[in-house]
Amino acid sequence: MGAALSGPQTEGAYRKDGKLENIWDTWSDCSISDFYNKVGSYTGNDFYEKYEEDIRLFKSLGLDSFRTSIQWSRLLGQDEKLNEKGADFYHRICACAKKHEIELFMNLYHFDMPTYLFQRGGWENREVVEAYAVYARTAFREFGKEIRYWFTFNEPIVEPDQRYRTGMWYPFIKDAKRGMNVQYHISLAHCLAVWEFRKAKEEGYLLPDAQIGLINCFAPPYTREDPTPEDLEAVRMEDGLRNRWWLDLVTKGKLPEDVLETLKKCQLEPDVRPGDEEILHQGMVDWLGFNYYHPARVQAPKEKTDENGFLKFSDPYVWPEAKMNIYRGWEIYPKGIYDFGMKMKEEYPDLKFFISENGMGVEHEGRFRDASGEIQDDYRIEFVQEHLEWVLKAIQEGAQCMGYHYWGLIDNWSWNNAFKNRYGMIEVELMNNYQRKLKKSAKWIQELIRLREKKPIEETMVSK
Ligand code: BGP
Repeated sequence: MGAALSGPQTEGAYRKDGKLENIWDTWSDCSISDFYNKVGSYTGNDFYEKYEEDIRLFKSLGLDSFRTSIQWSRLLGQDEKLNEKGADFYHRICACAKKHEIELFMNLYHFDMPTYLFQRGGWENREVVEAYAVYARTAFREFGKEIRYWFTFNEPIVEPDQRYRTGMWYPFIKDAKRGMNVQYHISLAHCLAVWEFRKAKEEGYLLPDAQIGLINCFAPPYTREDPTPEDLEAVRMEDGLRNRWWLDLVTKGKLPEDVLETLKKCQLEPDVRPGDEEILHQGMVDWLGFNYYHPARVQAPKEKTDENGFLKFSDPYVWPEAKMNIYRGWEIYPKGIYDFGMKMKEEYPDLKFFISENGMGVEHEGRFRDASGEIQDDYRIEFVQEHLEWVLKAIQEGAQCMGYHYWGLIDNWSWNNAFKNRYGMIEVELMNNYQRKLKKSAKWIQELIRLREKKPIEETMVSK
């Protein structure tokens, strides 16, 4: 049981100690009104200053592990040399986690491209893929004896979607072909990093039992109850582009043939070059992180193309019975976590995984404060409990699920939603020097973990 967070959403200190500008700082600088309440990337939740207090809090709740990410823009300068002060910050985090017996899960990239590389074309440019491999190699060598669990990317599907296909995020591009190349190049970058990891291990830079993984948001795809063949085709491509793409890459070292064929027919195939096959083959990992928030419900597209003239593989399907998190617009469907666990068991039985993110963001949580000032977030307790029950069922039925990390254990900066939706079991008081304060759910999870240590897991589900 652990906590998931990320560097760019927590650290703040965006210009401190030689940190370079990243793409979030650039977006914040050029259009601050795009951010909820005009809160840009600048301060995070003050983790740069408060990391020791936070890690101590994790320990006090009984958690055993914590994921964050190194910011590329903090670790390296433009000359690709180590920024000593940036490195020192991450060394201090490692030492602190060790001191408090918290296992650190370190991710290398969480949507946070350094701006100078973005200006060279970002993930559209293969030189940036090479630069990422240099960054990964440097990180493995620098922290190899301090970190056991490494991850190449968090949610590699998100930047192709948000920045290049739907154009919701800076630089607001709506171009399916460019999006496909970005997805492909990130896949290559993942593989090169795994390759670097294996080399670093052989050369003795890493702990002998160090592991490498990939974290993605997987959404089990569903369609209507009586699907037409076209609906099923929509499911095939949804599953193919978002789930199987990464699952095949990390278990077989290649991309799903049927998906590549369909892309080719639609002239959306990525720019594959000689030698790529060998790179892709390096992409196999030791385990996988599964972020789960909501299912994907799709149906056959009504129109063949979208408003930009690009071919559509599916339309959203609104399930009449869906229960929604209205603040985020995401469906809450706890059984999806089990269905995906079963999919893993059937289709990728050798791959171990853990729930690397799961959480609920709610707006205006101050409404739920009791007389003592504590936020009574019963909705969050219910959310986590229901998901954990389905995780447990999956484990009992043979899924190789190794654990659970709650996303956003401490309130943090949610990209352009800033601090609109709070995810934390620990509140951050923005107007009071980012002070941390337990919500009801923090005490609930503490009790859950305490009971789990005494009883078999099946009996530990405590009621709220
Ligand atoms: C995941 C990301 C996290 C986090 C979370 C909640 O996709 O890995 O970084 O932000 O979603 O989403 P949001 O912050 O957009 O509400």
